[in-house]
Parts: sequence; structure tokens; C-alpha cells
Amino acid sequence: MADTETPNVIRRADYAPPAFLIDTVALEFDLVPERTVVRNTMRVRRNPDASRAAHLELMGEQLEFVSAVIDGKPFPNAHPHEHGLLLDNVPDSFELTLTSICNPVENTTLSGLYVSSGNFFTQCEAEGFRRITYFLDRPDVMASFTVTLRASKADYPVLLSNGNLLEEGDLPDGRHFARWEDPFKKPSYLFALVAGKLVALEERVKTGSGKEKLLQVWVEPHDLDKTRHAMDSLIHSIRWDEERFGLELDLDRFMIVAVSDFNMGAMENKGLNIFNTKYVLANPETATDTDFANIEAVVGHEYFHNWTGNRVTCRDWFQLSLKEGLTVFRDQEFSADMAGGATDEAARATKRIEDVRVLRQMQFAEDAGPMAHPVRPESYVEINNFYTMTVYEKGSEVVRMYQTLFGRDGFRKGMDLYFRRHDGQAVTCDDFRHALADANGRDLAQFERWYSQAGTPRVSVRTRYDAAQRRYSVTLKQGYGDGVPAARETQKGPLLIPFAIGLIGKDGRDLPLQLDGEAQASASTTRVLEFTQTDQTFTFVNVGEEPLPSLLRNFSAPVIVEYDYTADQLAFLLAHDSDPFNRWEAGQRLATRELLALAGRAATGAALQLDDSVVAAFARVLTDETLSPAFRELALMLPSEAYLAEQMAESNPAAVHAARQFVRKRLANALRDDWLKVYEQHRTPGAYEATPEAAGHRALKNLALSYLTELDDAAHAVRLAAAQYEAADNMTDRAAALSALLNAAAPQGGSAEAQHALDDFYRRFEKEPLVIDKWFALQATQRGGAQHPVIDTVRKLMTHPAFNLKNPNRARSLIFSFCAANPAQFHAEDGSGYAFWADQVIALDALNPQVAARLARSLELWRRFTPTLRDSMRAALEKVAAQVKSRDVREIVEKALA
Ligand code: B3K
Ligand code: ZN
Repeated sequence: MADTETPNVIRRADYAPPAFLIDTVALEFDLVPERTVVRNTMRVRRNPDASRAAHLELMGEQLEFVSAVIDGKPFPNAHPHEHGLLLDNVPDSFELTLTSICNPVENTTLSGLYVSSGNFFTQCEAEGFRRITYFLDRPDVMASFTVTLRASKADYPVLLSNGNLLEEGDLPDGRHFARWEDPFKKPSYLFALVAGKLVALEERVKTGSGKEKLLQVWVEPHDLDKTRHAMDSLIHSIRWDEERFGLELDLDRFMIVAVSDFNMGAMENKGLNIFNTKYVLANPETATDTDFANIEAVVGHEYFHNWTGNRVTCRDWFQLSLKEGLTVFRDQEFSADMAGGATDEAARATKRIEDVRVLRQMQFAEDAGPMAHPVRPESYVEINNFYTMTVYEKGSEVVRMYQTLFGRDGFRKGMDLYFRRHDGQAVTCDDFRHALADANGRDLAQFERWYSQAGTPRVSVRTRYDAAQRRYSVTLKQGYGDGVPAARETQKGPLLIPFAIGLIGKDGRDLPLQLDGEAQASASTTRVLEFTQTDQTFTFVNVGEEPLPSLLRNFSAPVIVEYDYTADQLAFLLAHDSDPFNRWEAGQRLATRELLALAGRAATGAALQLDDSVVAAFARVLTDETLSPAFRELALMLPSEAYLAEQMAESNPAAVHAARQFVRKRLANALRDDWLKVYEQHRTPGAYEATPEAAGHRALKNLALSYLTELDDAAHAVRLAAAQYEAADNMTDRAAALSALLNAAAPQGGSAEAQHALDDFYRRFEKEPLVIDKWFALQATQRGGAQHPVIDTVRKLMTHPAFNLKNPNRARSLIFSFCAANPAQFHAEDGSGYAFWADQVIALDALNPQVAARLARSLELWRRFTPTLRDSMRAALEKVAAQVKSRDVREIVEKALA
């Protein structure tokens, strides 16, 4: 896009069906890195449901046009231009053959066809297919694809595309070919090809109906020993989707391919999922427990897209959450079931807590800034900027609310109806809602607002106990607070909020629940209130004592709950609530409140102190052996600095850091012996196991180690960490030990032990790029000290021979880690972090706009910071705005500055 051109805004309201349809596509590729020739033969016809157009307008980008042929004759009226190809006066129905050339090896955007480590890969969602050939590159155009790949046999022995392999063989001059056919119609964004030197782990499994399927995980030869977990995750995903949703794998063959240069996590191309190596490769020496869990989740996510996304796809990109929100919900449920089955509520809750933590830290922040948008956005400039926390994570919460309202069975009925109605179609979020409503005999008109209103709803709660009448009333009030103006404009009225509640008696047990007008108390002691008005009172009767309310159990809706609990009440809930999520939540509220008060004092330079009762509440969790280690770890982890800074009237990262460090030190010193004991008790001797239980022990042990490094005298912790580093047989323990050593050394700006471990780590894993990413990330996120700014280390690492800006994983491991995961250092008072950020956004903009735009978002909340920071953030944003060219980054910085 030229400097002067104003980016076009695409609006949902302007949707019109395509003027033409494409029924079949036959693609032929002559794969050559600098010059790949693509021949594309399509059956095209006018769309009977659209208004008549004389011209066919195909999208195309960065293509060299060669020729157009209609029904066998050269077509003279084809006009290539910067954004596509215009074909004047075409017939009503015809065969069109287009030939064009692209340059995969120069393609640093990693969208379209590109080369990574000498192999060919594609990424087409959202609009990458138009960088491969001219096409109606929009999701409501669904076609049958046949693909022929031709390439040098020595350089590209493996040739893959979607669907089934029809034929393969040799060609003259050392070349060979493969021909693939996808039996299902699909939109162009699901097209994929892979060609290169790869090997596969293979497995044959039988699905529910008894059909045999071939599963493959393709990687570079030296990574074959890291594919087992991805394969197991795939098999578990296939079984789970059959059991939970009755959905079977519909292809004879399902392939996963790992690539080290990739813009995001993975991509659900039909039958040929392409994955970032980060979400495939794992063995105990190279991958942490978190990596293992993430791989399971992402493999599940992409596999589940086969039905929610591929069999039923989106009519247009405004409906993105139709597939993403639903598929995130499905992968979250899958992970919860894998961890705790359907009934182990405590194990399921740890997954729920992790998901809610991400939602609150990232999506709530998005909702409070210039990129705030509804789950179904109204407009965009660059669709790649809308693969957001709101579309994915809030979208998943919206889907979860159907299940909370209708139960698992009601939700399943809705899903069944959705597939009965829409299999093979490109549909909208409304279609999904109608299926859920109709299957459950409900009118969900009000629920539509969850899709169209931006901003995070706030629910304030007032309670009243009438001892004489034994009545307890809960009054809920909903609104949005003063959010960003763009979000405010979308807010039209109250939402249907499923509000789960329990009442707790003095002995810590749940009280029976009977609402006014009901004949008797319900069996369950958790009740989902359907809260539909701005202001609404629910009255419980036969309440024998004044209860303590447990509000929004299991986080039943993506809202902020305001209720004035006392510190004692929170400590009581932390000790007793039967809802494990709310037990954790009580601890977080308690910690957040203390930390924000302390940050306020730190900002004015006042002395800090922490009440003994708070320490005692945490001590109880630490030593409560009835709680699972995984839960204890989550409950003892303080809210993140980013989350806390966002809660302040004026974000002050330095003050938050000081407050959080103060509390960590206080908890470390006060509970020293307990931490030590927990550290010893939760070692996991014997062979490494990636089970949730074993991971829970490691997590709690390593949290203890991290607290111990905060002790006034950390010498013992350093010895423990150094020993753990040396003895570790797995990456979880090794990385945690290295991180502990770095943390202990922060005040002095380094130590011999830390340096020794860093050097050893590098040498040991020099040949494992994903582990070297961790090496960069650990250094970029380290605490640093007053005299030892981390920016100096980061700048030095930018010149390290292993650093490579073109590789997104490496860029994320160093630059994003520093700019987005080390707030106290990034927001240094002198503005050095922002200057660095601006340079990197500008450099990335020229290489890879999608990655650059993600980085650009790290300053979007600039208006909420203290005045000095605000001014230097604005200056950095203005510098970027003046220099960047891509539509992607311009949309982000222009919205931030508007
Ligand atoms: N659908 C892809 C994301 C594509 C992102 C394009 N910028 C992966 C996923 O959500 O499963
Ligand atoms: Zn997805």
C-alpha cells in the first residue's frame, strides 16, 4: 500500500454474496524457490443468488500474471492490477485457466507460499491464497480442489496437499509429482501444500464406525524423536470428539506438519494441519510441562476445527468467532477432560483457572483499549489484526455460557442441530445461536448482545439478610463502567448473564438453595441465576443463618464482579468455598487488593507493610495437603504485574513491581521453612512423566524455589537451584532452576552461578531452536536490578549469532518477551524500552507485517499510564506511525493514536 493511500475499512454491514461461484479448482505447481509457476483451472459460474455483474474480479497479490484462457481460448480481456485480476465480460458459466508466478523464497511475510529451512509451506488464512493464485479468496466461496505438485525429487522428496493421494510418480530430469484430491468442498483459506525433506511418525487407528485411518506427524529428520506426544494428543483428540460430540474423522488420512517459521501457533488446513514446531516437538529434555500441555491443546484445537470451521465454515471474516470461539471452547473442555475426566472438579478447575487468568489479563485489557471490539466485529482494516483475545477467548466464554445455561446435554443437542442444518455451508454466528435456541426451545434474542457489544460488563452485587424472615436477597446490577468510547457506542442494553451462585454457612459448608416461589430447595448447592435486567433481585428463602455469598462460581460469565468482601471473608472463602475456582478467586482478590494498596504507597515513596492475616491465609494454602499441588501452585502465585498495573487508576509498572516484590519477599521470609519443606516434598524422583499430577508437583516445587530466591539470605536457594539445574532430567526443572538463579542474581546484576548455567544451557541445546528460544526468553524476562537494566542485555542479545529477526519464534522469544512480559523493565522511566520497541516494529514491518502488528500492540494502553510514560509512549507511537507501510501496523498505531 502506498504511503498516501488511506486504508480501506471493511464493514460487516456491507456484506454481499459473491457474484460468481467456483465449483472446482485444479491447481498445478512447478515448485522452484525463486519462481514457482502455478496453473489454476477453475469451473466458474454466476451465483444465482447474487446481483448480476459483467466482470469477474479475482483477488491476487504479489503475483506475476502470465496468461488467462477461457474454455480453451486465450482470453484477451484480463487486466492484472496491484490487488488482483479483472476479467471483462465473461460468460455465465465457463472454464478459466490462469497461469501466474510467485517467489516463495523471497516471501518473508510467511503468508501464501514460502520457503522455510529449504522446504515449501503455505499459510492461507485469512487472505494468503491470493498470494498463490488469482481467486475469489473469501470463505463463502467453497470449491472442490485437486492439486498436482511437481518438483525436484532429490530436493523435495515429500509432496503433500489436502485430502487423499491419488497418484505419484517420476518425471524426466530428476523431477517427480504427486496428485491430491480433497473429497470435501472447502474455502480457499483451508488450502495447503508442503514439499521437502521430511519424515513422519505414522500410526493407524480405527474410528468409531470401524474405518481405518492413517495418521502422520511430519517433521525434519532430526526431530523425529520429538513427535510421540503430538501423535498421542491427536489420537486422544479423535477419541474425545467422538465421545463428547459424536463427531468422527471424515478423511482416510490426517497429517500434521511442523515448520519452524510460522506466524502463529498452527493452522487447520483440511487434512493437512501445519504447525509451528513449538506446538509439535516435545521430549522431556527439551519441552516443559507447559509445552506438553500446550501441544495437547493446540493439536486438539486444530483437529476440532475439522468440524467446527472446516465442515461448517464462516460466511465472512466478521463471523470468525463462529469457528474460533467454539473451537477454543472445545479445546478447553478437551484439556479439562484429559486432566480431570468429567467428574474430578478440582482437576478440571486448574484448567479453568489458567484459562480465566489469560482472559482477564489479556482480553479484559484489550476491551479497555483502542482495539476493543465485539466478539463479532463491525469493521476492520486488516483481518489478521482481528485474530484477537476477544474473538478467541471471550468468544469461547460466550459459547461456554450456552452450556452453562442448557447443561452439557442441552449444549450437545444444539451442536447436533447445528451440524444437521449447516454441514457443508458457510454460516454466521446467528445461525449458531439459532441452532442452540431451537434445540432447547428457547428464545435467545437477548443473548445476541454478547456478540455485538464490546467492553467488559461489570456486575455489582448487594446482599441483605433478613433474620426474622429467614430471607436472603441478592441484588445484581449490570453495566459497563466508563470504557473506551468505541466500545461504549456498541452498548445497547442488558445482557443475559448466567450468574452462578452458592451460599456458604458459618461452618464453611454450602447451604441449601431455595428461591422465593419454589416448593423446595434444589439438589445442587450452586444455582445459575438468569440475570437479564439492568437491576434484578433474587431472593432465597429458608436461609437459617446469614450466609457468605460465593459469586460467579466457576466464572460463569466473562464479567467483573464488584462486591465488598472483607479481608476475613476472603480468607474464609479461600479456606472453605466448595467451588474450587472461587477458592482460588478469593485468594486472588485478597492479594490483588493488598498489592494495589501497596503499589499506591510505593508510587508515593511511602513505607510498605503487609498484614499478618494475609500471610496467614497464604500459609494455610501452602500447608493444606488436602489441596492438589497444582491448585496450591495456582493459589500461591500472585497476580501478574501487567494485570495489577491495569487495575490502577494510572498504571505505574515500577510501583507494581516494587509492591509485588515486597510481598514475595515477605511471604518468602515469613514462610521460609514451609517453602523449604514443600520444595523437598514435591520432588518427582524416577523417570519423567508428563501427567497432570507429576506436573503439579513440579509446579509447586518450582514455585517454592522461586520464593526461596527472594529470601534476604538466598545462598541456600542458590545452592538448591544450582543442584537442581545440574541434576535435572527434564526441561521443566532445568528451566525453573535457571530462572531461579537469574532471579537470585538480579540485585547484583548477575552471578557466577547464573552465568555458568546460562552458558551451559546454550552449549547443551545449541542444536534445538525451541530451547534456544527459551534461553533468549528467560534473559529477556529476567527481573534486572536498579543498576542493571535488562534492555542492555536485550540489545546485546540482538547481535547474538543465533538471533534472527525473520524467524517469528526467535523474534517473539527476545523482543516480545521483553516488550510484553517484562513490564517493569520495558516501561523504564527513561523511555529506552519504547525506543527499542519502535525500532523493532519498524524493522519487522518491512519483513513480516503480521508479526510487526502484534508487537505494535504492546503500547496500545498508553493513555492509561503515568504522565511521563504516557508522553514517551506517544512519541514512540508517532515515530512508528510516520514510518511504517503495512496496512497491518498502520491500523494498530492509528487506532492507538486516534
Ligand atoms: N485459524 C488459525 C489462525 C489463522 C490466523 C491468521 N492470521 C489457527 C487457529 O485458530 O486454529
Ligand atoms: Zn482456531
